[in-house]
Amino acid sequence: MDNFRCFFIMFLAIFVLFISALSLANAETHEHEFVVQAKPVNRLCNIHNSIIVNGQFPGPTLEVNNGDTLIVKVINKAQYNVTIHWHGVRQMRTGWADGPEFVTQCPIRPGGSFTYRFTISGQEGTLWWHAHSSWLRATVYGALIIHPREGAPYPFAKPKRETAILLGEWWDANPIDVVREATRTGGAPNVSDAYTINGQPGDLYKCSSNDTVIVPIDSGETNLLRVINAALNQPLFFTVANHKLTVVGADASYTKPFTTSVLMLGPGQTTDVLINGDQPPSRYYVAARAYQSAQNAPFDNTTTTAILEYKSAPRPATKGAQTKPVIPPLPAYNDTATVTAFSKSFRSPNPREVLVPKEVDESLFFTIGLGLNKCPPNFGASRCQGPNGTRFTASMNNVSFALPNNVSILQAYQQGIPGVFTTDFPANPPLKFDFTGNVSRSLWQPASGTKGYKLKYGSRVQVVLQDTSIFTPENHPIHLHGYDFYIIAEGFGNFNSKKDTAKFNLVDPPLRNTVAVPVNGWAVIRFVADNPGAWIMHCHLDVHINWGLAMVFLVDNGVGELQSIETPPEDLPLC
Ligand SMILES: *[C@@H]1O[C@H](CO)[C@@H](O)[C@H](O)[C@H]1NC(C)=O
Ligand SMILES: *[C@@H]1O[C@H](CO)[C@@H](O)[C@H](O)[C@H]1NC(C)=O
Ligand SMILES: *[C@@H]1O[C@H](CO)[C@@H](O)[C@H](O)[C@H]1NC(C)=O
Ligand SMILES: *[C@@H]1O[C@H](CO)[C@@H](O)[C@H](O)[C@H]1NC(C)=O
Ligand SMILES: *[C@@H]1O[C@H](CO)[C@@H](O)[C@H](O)[C@H]1NC(C)=O
Ligand SMILES: *[C@@H]1O[C@H](CO)[C@@H](O)[C@H](O)[C@H]1NC(C)=O
Ligand SMILES: *[C@@H]1O[C@H](CO)[C@@H](O)[C@H](O)[C@H]1NC(C)=O
Ligand SMILES: *[C@@H]1O[C@H](CO)[C@@H](O)[C@H](O)[C@H]1NC(C)=O
Ligand SMILES: *[C@@H]1O[C@H](CO)[C@@H](O)[C@H](O)[C@H]1NC(C)=O
Ligand SMILES: [Cu+2]
Repeated sequence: MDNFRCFFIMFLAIFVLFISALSLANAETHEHEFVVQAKPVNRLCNIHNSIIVNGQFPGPTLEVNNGDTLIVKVINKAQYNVTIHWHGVRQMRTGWADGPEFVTQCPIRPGGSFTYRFTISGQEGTLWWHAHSSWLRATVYGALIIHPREGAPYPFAKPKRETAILLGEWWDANPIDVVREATRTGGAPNVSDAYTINGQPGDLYKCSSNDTVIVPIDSGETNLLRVINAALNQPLFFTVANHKLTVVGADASYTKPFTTSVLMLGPGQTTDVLINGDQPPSRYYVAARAYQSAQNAPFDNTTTTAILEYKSAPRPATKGAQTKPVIPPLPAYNDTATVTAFSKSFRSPNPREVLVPKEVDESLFFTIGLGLNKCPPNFGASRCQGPNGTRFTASMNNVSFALPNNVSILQAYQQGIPGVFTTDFPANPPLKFDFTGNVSRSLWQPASGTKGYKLKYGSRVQVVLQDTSIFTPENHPIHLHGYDFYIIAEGFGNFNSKKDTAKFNLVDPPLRNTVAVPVNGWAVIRFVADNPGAWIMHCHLDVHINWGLAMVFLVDNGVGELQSIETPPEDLPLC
């Protein structure tokens, strides 16, 4: 190599070091305190004592830049155990801060506290945080907004405004009572009484219209809507009257922009859309309601609204005289065709930055679905109120996941504590059957277990997620903790490796943390197991987690210096 080239390369290396040091220097640390406490919240003509954070519902929005560190001290002044999960944050080497109770930590007990510390690295867009204990996340949630590194641009023209839109689900009862009742009876839990946008049901519900959320916009402006489905149990359609939505991101990864009039988000998913103020200045409804793919199951069929309001819209003299907002059409509750068209539109924006493994070391196939347990002999009829005297259940690969209750799985894994979990979660369904056909009743009852699947550090993993039609097929939003994954294919019926492998998109597949697996269909995801820890993968319909639709990946430490999970925090709650 001649001297000049050598010098040039050295110069370049120093320059790169300098720039990365600069951006590190720019990274900030944000300290917050979250006080979890019962407070009166007035909704649907009733005042409810709800568990909320810092007296706010939804809870505080956290805003950071990519590269920043968050330190959040959670103080539990509620009467329930609580934990907080930072949904979608990769938690590289900080799995102790992930939050799912009995998976990465024991709960923070009433009167206790725990400080979560983690760094956001390589993620930009919209995530959120929520309780990961019982059904507390019905009211314990908030937005986590990640801007580009300081000085770095969005990959689209900077919008004039940004508005976080949290879609929630509201019970006119204590949600903890609702889930406890369902656990006792074995039946389906009561459906919710309202959906909400930023905590407010909106004009179409009793006692709500005065507090309907206003989303501001003005003629010629663009607003970036950061839509989050924080609902407990319901995938939701989302639309804005008369306005097109340009999707630019999902789950804190950018997407190749595409335009649509309606979104569908499974619980856990986020979608960033640009909306232009290109309509006559007026008021337009922003609306969300159920996408219901399960058959013959009761669901909350109400519609929540906010109002997209042009700043320059004519102002009435009195509040009551305001123009009625334009009502948008919404897809039918069971409009799976719209869901499919929407989910097929997602692409990564830049194929050169796509790191999808082209080959895999672990080829896994997991069935996901419901089940019905026969009534145990020692249970009376009041505890078997599922269909025809059964109890509802759910499973992955016929294992209905049960949480430990005396030590977290991560702690047991790290410290070699026996008797807490086993590592024999099956790589394939124990039995081959026509997953989406008429499944024999003898296969409807899974076995309960606390089973993990071990992954070597750095292994390239593919998982086929296959819905089953047991009891009913359903669109399940499957969320993996600790990772983003590429969704390389989706389809209906039974996955067929001979035929369907040809459809794999290894060029520009979307990167997500939650995949809405098509009803009576399948999705294929890939990721590299480069984050050591115990990572739960579960359906984000909370009722299905309660029934056992979950499993845990146990990822080894690597050999490199930065390839091991950090030591547990000193204040980590123990059981
Ligand atoms: C569930 O709904 C039933 C029927 O409306 C009602 O009797 C029961 O009290 C509800 N349970 C809870 C926990 O709200
Ligand atoms: C809404 O506000 C109006 C005027 O302030 C008041 O008269 C009315 O009672 C309120 N309605 C509700 C449902 O709170
Ligand atoms: C919602 O369901 C109720 C029954 O549960 C039914 O009476 C009502 O018509 C439904 N509403 C809509 C808009 O489908
Ligand atoms: C959707 O529901 C309607 C009735 O509400 C029914 O006529 C239609 O067949 C259903 N479509 C699908 C795809 O299930
Ligand atoms: C319950 O029993 C009835 C009558 O035998 C039957 O038609 C129905 O399919 C059963 N439902 C379930 C979910 O087992
Ligand atoms: C936790 O509970 C399990 C099951 O009851 C038991 O086998 C195990 O020894 C317990 N472990 C600890 C650390 O208490
Ligand atoms: C499903 O199979 C059972 C017997 O295994 C049969 O009784 C039932 O009629 C079948 N249902 C359908 C819809 O084919
Ligand atoms: C699941 O396991 C149970 C208990 O071992 C068995 O009865 C059932 O047939 C299995 N079902 C499937 C789908 O493998
Ligand atoms: C709260 O957490 C402790 C473990 O830290 C557990 O023993 C207890 O059962 C939990 N309480 C409830 C109501 O889940
Ligand atoms: Cu599910």
